[in-house]
Amino acid sequence: MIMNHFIEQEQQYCAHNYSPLPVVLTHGKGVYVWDDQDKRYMDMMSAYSAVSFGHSNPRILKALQTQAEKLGVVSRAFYTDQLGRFVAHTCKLTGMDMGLPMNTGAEAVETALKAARKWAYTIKGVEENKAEIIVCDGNFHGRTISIIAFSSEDQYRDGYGPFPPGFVRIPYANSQALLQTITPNTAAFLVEPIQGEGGILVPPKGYLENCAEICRSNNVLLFCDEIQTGLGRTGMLLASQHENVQPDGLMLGKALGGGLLPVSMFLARKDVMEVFKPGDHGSTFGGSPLAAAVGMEALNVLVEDGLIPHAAEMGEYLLQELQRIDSPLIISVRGKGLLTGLEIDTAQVSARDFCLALAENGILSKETHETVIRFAPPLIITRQQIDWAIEQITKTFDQFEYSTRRKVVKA
Ligand code: IF1
Repeated sequence: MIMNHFIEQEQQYCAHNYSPLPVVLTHGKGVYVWDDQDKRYMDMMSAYSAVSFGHSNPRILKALQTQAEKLGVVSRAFYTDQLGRFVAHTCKLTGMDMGLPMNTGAEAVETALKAARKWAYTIKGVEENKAEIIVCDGNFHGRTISIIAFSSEDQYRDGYGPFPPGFVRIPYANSQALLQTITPNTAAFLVEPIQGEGGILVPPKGYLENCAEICRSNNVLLFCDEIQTGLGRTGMLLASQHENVQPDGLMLGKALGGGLLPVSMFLARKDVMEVFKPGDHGSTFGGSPLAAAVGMEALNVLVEDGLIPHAAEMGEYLLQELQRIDSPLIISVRGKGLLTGLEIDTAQVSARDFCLALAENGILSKETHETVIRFAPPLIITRQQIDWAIEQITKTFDQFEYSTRRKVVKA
């Protein structure tokens, strides 16, 4: 592994809660990033879908700079000229009544959990402290103690107990399991329309629609976590729109910050959001004029640059080209829009070694769930750039297959 000052310093002083690829990035533009040796890579990760508009998007940079020179952070103790229009615009785009601005995805999810419980006690009439929230196996909604309390991933939970109660887990992509698990104490069902960390799992058509019907007929809130799947990533504004589902609440994050700031939001029906009274919930930075101006421009770029239909078209092309790669190392190719994953046979090659080899060939990606290589480039990617990426990915498979074959021959 190449060692250099940047890596050594980060290893010495920064907690080892990640094991980064040995690449030291210094700057980015569009779908590309460069390392400290000035080597160019195509970013097929987009910072876990936060950089949907490309690195250093000029319009979003301008919005950041203009607002930063005017007014950055004032807390929500005062109104500003930026927040109302940002939340109104986000509500109109998503068909929701109201929004509560936060910073990270996990904070938007925690806000949703609070809203579900408070709605259960004050509106649905569930007995105090008895509210249940149903979630799915393989979920990923963030890293706070309450959220990992309902994670099915041992590593995300190990050593962090005790956990708050009130969460019930069911198998993903099984609406009957939801029906059988609902009780009079159920406040909400929290679900990702497509599971990201779970391995880019696209549920069967009709799953979300069935869940929405089951929630509606049992007076249970349907909350969709669109932090990764939202804002055009799957070829629609929201992944829930592939099933014409209008949830009772949804969370946005990642790309809402334009690849520059942490900006997230919990959006919901009016009767749900109105459970929050002044002082019930808050955040120092949530809804700052700086975040609002950047978020507003991110949404403008998304719509005005036609990135949603573009993501649908490029996603279809990327999936088609990935499926054309002929390699015994590939178990499956899946995804929706520009949220795609390629499952490799880790008995033959480790996902990390594959990602290291991809980086050698100028493609940056990361495995999710040990076996799935994620290809989720910025939505601005062009057909020609996808062709170049496919060439490098194919070359990487050939290198491994050859090396695998050579090993077999030697034995
Ligand atoms: C890590 C991936 C994981 C998310 C969904 C909420 C959050 C996330 C659907 C929380 C965050 C990030 C976190 C990062 C790895 C990455 C990720 F799927 F995007 F790859 F883990 F699943 N809901 N996802 O995906 O948002 O608080 O991070 O802003 O924690 O390692 P956050």
